[in-house]
Amino acid sequence: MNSWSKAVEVINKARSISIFTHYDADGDALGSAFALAIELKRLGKETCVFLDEEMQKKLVFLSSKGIDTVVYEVGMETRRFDLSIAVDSGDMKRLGKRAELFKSAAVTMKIDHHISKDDFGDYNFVDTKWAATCVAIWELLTELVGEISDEAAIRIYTGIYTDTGGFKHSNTDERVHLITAKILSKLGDLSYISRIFQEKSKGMIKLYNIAVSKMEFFFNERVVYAYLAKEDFEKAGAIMEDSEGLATYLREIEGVDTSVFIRQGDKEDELKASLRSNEIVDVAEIAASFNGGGHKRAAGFTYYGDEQSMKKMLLERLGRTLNDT
Ligand SMILES: [Mn+2]
Repeated sequence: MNSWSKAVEVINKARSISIFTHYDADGDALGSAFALAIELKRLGKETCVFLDEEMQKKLVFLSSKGIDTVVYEVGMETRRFDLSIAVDSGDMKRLGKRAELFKSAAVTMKIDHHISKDDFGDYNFVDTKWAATCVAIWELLTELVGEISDEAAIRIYTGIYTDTGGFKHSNTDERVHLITAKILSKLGDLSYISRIFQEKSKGMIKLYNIAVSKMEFFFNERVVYAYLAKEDFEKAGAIMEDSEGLATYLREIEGVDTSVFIRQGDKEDELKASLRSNEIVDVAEIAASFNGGGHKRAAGFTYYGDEQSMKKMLLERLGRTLNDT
């Protein structure tokens, strides 16, 4: 029995299927969810994608007119689904306000590639070696439907593109190239996808500029740290999503192993941390010590408190990892 036969069996039995991504849904989350929804609908399943918030503007193209999509609010009336599938969500808490809705289905399934001990589905398909959840979705759908439709393929390509940083991160492996080669041979030039993700608003460039002016270096310049307060966003005329990619950008500095980008959250005392590393620090481990999570080379956490005390703790942990305290 190959690894997807159980998932295929469970999906085949269900007539109605709800699909969940993590909140703050990114390209891989939405790509996985809609690729799955499109193919399940083609199989005649009743499907609905449930989101925690409106999609980011640049990701809206991953949704599909033919797929029911609901931005869920607690208390909203919904039908009871035969099966719920959570994609790209390491922990139950990543489902945000939709956790109860997810659990309310007769059977639950998780498909993911984050480091996590929370196997919250009745069925769990998890492998941290998958560069993107879309890699798993490609393999599952190949088993489930055979020939994957162009609409689903483009979404899978996008999820792989974004989670590998445009085929640049260390997770870009043979499987990534084999799958995307198949998609390119079907669909031809997909450079418009990279244009979507490379394009930066003026606010974003101004925000990057402020972050660069505020960056600090630690541990023989192997760690770079930058913090942006709400005022910085206002000054730059930037919105929250404009800070995306900033941690990855700072990691590109020569000699740097680990980049830390912190921004003030929406709630009082809330700080959102993004960590990236090149080869030494396991940032998933660091993030986990702050109740966050992610991957070895890209992780994050949310902290409640003041920036200075968080920074002190974080730097201590980074220092210990770098053996440089
Ligand atoms: Mn992912």
